Amino acid sequence: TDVLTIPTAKPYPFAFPPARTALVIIDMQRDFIEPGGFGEALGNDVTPLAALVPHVRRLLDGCRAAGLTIIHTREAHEPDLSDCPPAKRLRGSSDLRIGDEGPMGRILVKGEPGNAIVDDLAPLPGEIVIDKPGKGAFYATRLGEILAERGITHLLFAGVTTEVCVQTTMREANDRGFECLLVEDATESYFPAFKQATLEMVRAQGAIVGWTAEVDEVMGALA
Ligand code: TIU
Repeated sequence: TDVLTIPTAKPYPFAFPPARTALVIIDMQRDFIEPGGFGEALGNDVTPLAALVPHVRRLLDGCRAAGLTIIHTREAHEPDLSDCPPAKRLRGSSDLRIGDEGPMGRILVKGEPGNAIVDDLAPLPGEIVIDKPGKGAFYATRLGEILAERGITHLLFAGVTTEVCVQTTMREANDRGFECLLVEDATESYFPAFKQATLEMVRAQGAIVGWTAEVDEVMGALA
């Protein structure tokens, strides 16, 4: 199978076979990007994250056109919260906790308006959608089996937030043997310094967790 290369990826060129590569878009759901959801309930100003959407869309369009496997995740709990540990529900000082009724429906609960992926990034028929109860997308989901069934070996990561669900999932994937690249301008955090630190720490020590590159660099390889 043919292999593409991003020669300017950091810390050194990243090679990937498109037939065995998936784009994984983490948690681009209203809960984190619009006011009234979980992100704001945690005390964050969510407005900077809305600016990310067109960048992820550009990457998504390019990966769709190149025929890559597309995977979307949502941080989502069952309505009875049986998959939400009390330790997770009770963390923090907010009055609005997971499962409580908020302006976009019950916070971080499957099927609620706030749990939907933003319209501009809505999954197409045939794309994979993973609902995950944790920060990492491999924990308590079928993601590992789905990737194995499809022979996927390489993962491109985008989404929010960089140092929480994106980094956790990338580390889980790295330990499972996947070659991982984090797309720098297709991920965002409520904390700019945490985003920057994440980009630097994943590619340090000779790509200890993986590579990073910008959307344009990925698109250049796919073109
Ligand atoms: N709080 C925060 O930054 N993130 C999360 O809780 N979930 C995700 O990152 N998706």
